[in-house]
Amino acid sequence: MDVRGTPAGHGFYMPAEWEHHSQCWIGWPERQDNWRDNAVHAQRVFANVAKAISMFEPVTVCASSSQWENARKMLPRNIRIVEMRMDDAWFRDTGPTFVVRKRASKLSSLDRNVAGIDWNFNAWGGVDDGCYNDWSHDLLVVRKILGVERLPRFPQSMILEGGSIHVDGEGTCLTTEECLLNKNRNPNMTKEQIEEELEKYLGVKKIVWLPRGLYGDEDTNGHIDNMCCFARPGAVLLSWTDDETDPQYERSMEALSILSDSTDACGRKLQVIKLHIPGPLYMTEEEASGIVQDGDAKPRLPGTRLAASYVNFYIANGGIILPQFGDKRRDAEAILVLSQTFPHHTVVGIEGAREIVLGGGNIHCITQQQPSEPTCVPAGEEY
Ligand code: KQY
Repeated sequence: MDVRGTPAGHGFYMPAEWEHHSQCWIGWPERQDNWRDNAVHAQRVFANVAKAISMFEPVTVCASSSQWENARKMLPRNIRIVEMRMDDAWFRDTGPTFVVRKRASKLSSLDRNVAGIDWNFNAWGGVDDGCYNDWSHDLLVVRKILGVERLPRFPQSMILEGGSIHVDGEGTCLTTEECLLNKNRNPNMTKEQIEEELEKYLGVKKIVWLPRGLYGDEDTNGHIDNMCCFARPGAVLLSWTDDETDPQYERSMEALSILSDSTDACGRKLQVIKLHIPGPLYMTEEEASGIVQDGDAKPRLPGTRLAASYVNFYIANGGIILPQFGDKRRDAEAILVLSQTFPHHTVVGIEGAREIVLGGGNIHCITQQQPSEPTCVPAGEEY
């Protein structure tokens, strides 16, 4: 059901990822011009991500009709598989941004307390500048998911991907200028107009802008979910390097200085936890040669710096699902930092996450949490 008005107008806001989920949605990779060797390696890693998350919360995987049987064979029975066509498998960006409300609004006739935002989408930059030129099936993913769940839909004409925003659930949003102010997204909107839409749709009051995302994250134009995320209210994890010769150094330093000078919507000074990036890692000849390069997708070239970051993890109910890249020292360090940062969660490292970064993202980018539906306090009975 399409809703008129904005989520905030109906009393909704986007909860933090650490709030309880009813399930996690994941797409199934198959396009040969993005996933090498007919997507077999990516499918193995996606399946491992789905299995790891399913130890903590229900998982639904969406696969095209031609992949449904293969996905069914590769995934255990406790994972639901729904047939769904899509252009690629990045549900963080093409799935709904779920919002909830805990208090009824007198102005709202909605009888559900969880709903989804359907942002506009142009495959990360539109024809020629984006990742592929036909995203017509991606545009339907939100309606299909909300339809399966019988949840209300808030349509939005502004182009935005879920990986370009992070919230603390207490009124603060983190994002990057490199992505949201990029002329390939909403060229006719000012920063103030974009802020206004974020406030009305995510229910936030304060937006912390980092100038740039992770070095090499050209697919997304610097999504925040590779660079920085909330660990809890008042604390963020930041992709980091101590190597002054690495172009990432300048970006991390710039972000650190802004974050350290920022307060959140509740007036707290932000604590910054550094999370070292792996590598640097580059696409090999062998990897690039396994990708069909004559398709509709942007070419993948050997020697390209991979946008690899441990910040791109997923918070499940009681679990942290963390990419591992085969950099022994940094992989182990990331497990340690995340275990200390989330002492009440079990950290599960996913080996072979390099296969996802070869496609342009990581675990956070391929997942979409659906928050549990709160029991709503009736309007006028707040306590
Ligand atoms: O960072 C993300 N949220 C998604 C990455 C998508 C890359 C498309 N090739």
